[in-house]
Amino acid sequence: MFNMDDTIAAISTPLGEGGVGIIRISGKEAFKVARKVFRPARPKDWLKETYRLHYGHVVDGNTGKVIDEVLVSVMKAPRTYTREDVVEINCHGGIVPLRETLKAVLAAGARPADPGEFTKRAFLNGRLDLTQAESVIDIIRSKTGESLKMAVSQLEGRLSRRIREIQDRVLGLLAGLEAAVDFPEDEIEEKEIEQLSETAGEIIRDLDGLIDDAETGRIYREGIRTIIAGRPNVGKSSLLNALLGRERAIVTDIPGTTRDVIEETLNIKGIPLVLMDTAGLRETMDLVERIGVEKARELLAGADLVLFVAEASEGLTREDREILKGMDRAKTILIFNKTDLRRDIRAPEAEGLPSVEISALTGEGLKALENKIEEVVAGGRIKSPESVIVSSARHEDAIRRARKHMEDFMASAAAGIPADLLSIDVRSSWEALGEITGTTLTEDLLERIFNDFCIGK
Ligand SMILES: Nc1nc2c(ncn2[C@@H]2O[C@H](COP(=O)(O)OP(=O)(O)OP(=O)(O)O)[C@@H](O)[C@H]2O)c(=O)[nH]1
Ligand SMILES: [Mg+2]
Repeated sequence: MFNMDDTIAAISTPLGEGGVGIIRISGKEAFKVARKVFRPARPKDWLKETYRLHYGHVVDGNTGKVIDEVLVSVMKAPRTYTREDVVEINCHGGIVPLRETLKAVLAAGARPADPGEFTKRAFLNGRLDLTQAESVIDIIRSKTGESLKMAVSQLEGRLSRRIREIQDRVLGLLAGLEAAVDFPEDEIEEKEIEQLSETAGEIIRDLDGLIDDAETGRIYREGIRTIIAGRPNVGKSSLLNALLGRERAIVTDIPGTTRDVIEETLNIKGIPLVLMDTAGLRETMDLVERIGVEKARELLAGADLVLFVAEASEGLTREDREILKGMDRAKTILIFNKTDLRRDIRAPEAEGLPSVEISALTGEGLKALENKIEEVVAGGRIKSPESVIVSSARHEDAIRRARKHMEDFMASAAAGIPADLLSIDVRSSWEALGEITGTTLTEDLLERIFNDFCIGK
């Protein structure tokens, strides 16, 4: 099913110019391949001296022509990344020496590695569990300090431990059901099922905790989708610029300046925001602007957070209230802009929504806005990245399915459905959790996970 007999090789560093570039070779024949292409300066027993760097030259195995001056490390199984024999050739970091060296390595008997194949072998050989293997790609891809912290802590395998513990309880439930099946005439059955339902309820509560956690995980991974919206000319683009601290969007006193969506990422108190400035909301005959307005409305519907801008001197207009009606109030912050222009000092009415008064021009109130954003997004509940245990969408999905099956079980049990049928839901729940730990992995799923990796990892 999985071909682990081949010896695989790939360039493991990014292509481009750099100090060093690394070719990684892993598999049964890794040492044999290395012997064919590497001429060590001190030839005696170099392959036996593992976990050391050997100086020498890479040569074309057929012609003997020198390709590059290199350092080679030899790592004997099983104490390696893949648990197989591994050789790493440190070439000069240019595209040509790396390609030529790889070519020589392939000619010497290795085959090109698939994306993520080294990590896949590490998983199949039991060095990493699945969640740990997946966190490797998250570490590579992390874009902020927070997402890196989250990925590294995932590498410790806390999620798998937690899921395995829940899986055990699901299994206990299954055993209980099977016992009930074995003695169908027994009068205790009903009571038994009731007890099992109770256990299922506890499991659901635990899964809910993990789903909450996944929410924070998604925030660190993808950022909060934050839309800056409001009528034309209220200062949306000015706000974007003020938050970023640079002139990113065009600002003019002509209503309808912004048409396209302008997207930037920004960290506010450790919370990554994907900030989007949009076209001012209004009816318009201008075709381009109208498309921009439609786009803004679309984005509003899928936003995690809306910064709704109005003018402090006007307060909320009838149109503002109209727009606000259709929006999710739990994720909206009202911003009254241009406080520097306001003559009356009465605070504008905010319809019970969280609100801040600012001046995008002078920067007044921006700190208060950042505090408000933190308050609304986190609700005081956002966790530190190290404590997040569900950090991937795939894991969240599996947990949600496991929860659904548990719920189905409880509903069926309450409806008096016989025990042997009830066990189907419980088993499905266990299997969904197994997709996380790897106990119920299909080849197809594994393929999908590792295909996301880069070549050479
Ligand atoms: N006095 C003052 N003027 C501001 C402030 N914020 C924005 N403006 C001015 O208001 C006008 C419109 O600003 P923009 O940021 O382009 O407004 P917008 O909401 O993006 O407008 P559209 O893209 O047309 O929807 C510009 O002339 C800005 O200089 C502020 O805090 N104080
Ligand atoms: Mg604008």
